[in-house]
Amino acid sequence: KLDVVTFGEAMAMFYAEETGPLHRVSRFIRELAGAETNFAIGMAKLGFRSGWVSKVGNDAFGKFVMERLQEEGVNVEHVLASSEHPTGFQLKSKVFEGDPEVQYFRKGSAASRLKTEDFNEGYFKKADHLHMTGIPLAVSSSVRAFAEHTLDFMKKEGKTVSFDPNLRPSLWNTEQEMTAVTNEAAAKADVLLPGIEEGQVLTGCSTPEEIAAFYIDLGVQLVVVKLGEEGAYYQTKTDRGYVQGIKVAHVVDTVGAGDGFAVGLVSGLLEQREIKDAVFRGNAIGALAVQSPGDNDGYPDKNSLEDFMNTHLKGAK
Ligand code: KDG
Repeated sequence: KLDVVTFGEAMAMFYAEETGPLHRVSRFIRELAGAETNFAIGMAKLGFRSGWVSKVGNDAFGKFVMERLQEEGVNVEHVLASSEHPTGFQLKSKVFEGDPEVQYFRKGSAASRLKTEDFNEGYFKKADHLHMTGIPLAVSSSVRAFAEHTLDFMKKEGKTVSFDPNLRPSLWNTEQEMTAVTNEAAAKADVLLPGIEEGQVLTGCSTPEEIAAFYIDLGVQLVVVKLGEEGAYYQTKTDRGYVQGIKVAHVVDTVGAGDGFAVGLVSGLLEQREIKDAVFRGNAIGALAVQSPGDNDGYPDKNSLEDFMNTHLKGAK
């Protein structure tokens, strides 16, 4: 039995210890990256039974990925190993402001070879909820087919689905393709979590209200538009509101905040919290995530999350 399942590519990530363009940096720290592994780790840290499906190379990075996830309590019993293809990695720069520079080394990776034949019905059936991001739709045509198959299967099984577009333009051929393919998947989700800029790109709308309405009309039940430190806007057919963000004194690294937000929101919904409380929890984990250099090293366990939320004023405008 699993509470949540997700799938996608994990990579070794080397983040710079010093600022400057990536080609000048000589010292890096190795960590784990991957939007879906971030999500799986965040859920496991909160005590949920969380499973992650993928393919890794039979190499040092692959072993690192597997060991890290096992240490974090993520179920990896259906991760496949490839002896022909490597585990991907990425470099990330250090910045004082804004988003860092990221360079991928993932083309042809083991995870990019995941295909529909690898889909294990029994494993996915064990989970109540599927969390998916738009990255697998961009990684390769076989992973896209796997992703679309998984989404349709989980819907058919009556499972709930959350979808984070996580747009990565550098992995797509054209913006038009990115938009069309991502929106097709997004429309099938129960819960959709675009960042405001992603929502603008995907819908051509400008405000959170318009973006949410676009997807509600397509059948999505809950749309939560992430507004960075301003918090988030949520909308269903009958309810809507803004939930204030938690401002932090010092932002170290923004990557991983969106996945942390998803952990907060999805865990809150699975615990049957009110939507605005689940959104606030998303804001809280996002705020914790930006204060650490890795993607998921700032994610809390249950107690530290409670403490952090209690010390911050909770409010919906
Ligand atoms: O959401 C965080 C991810 O962007 C990062 O961990 C790397 O998965 C990654 C990707 O494909 O960009």
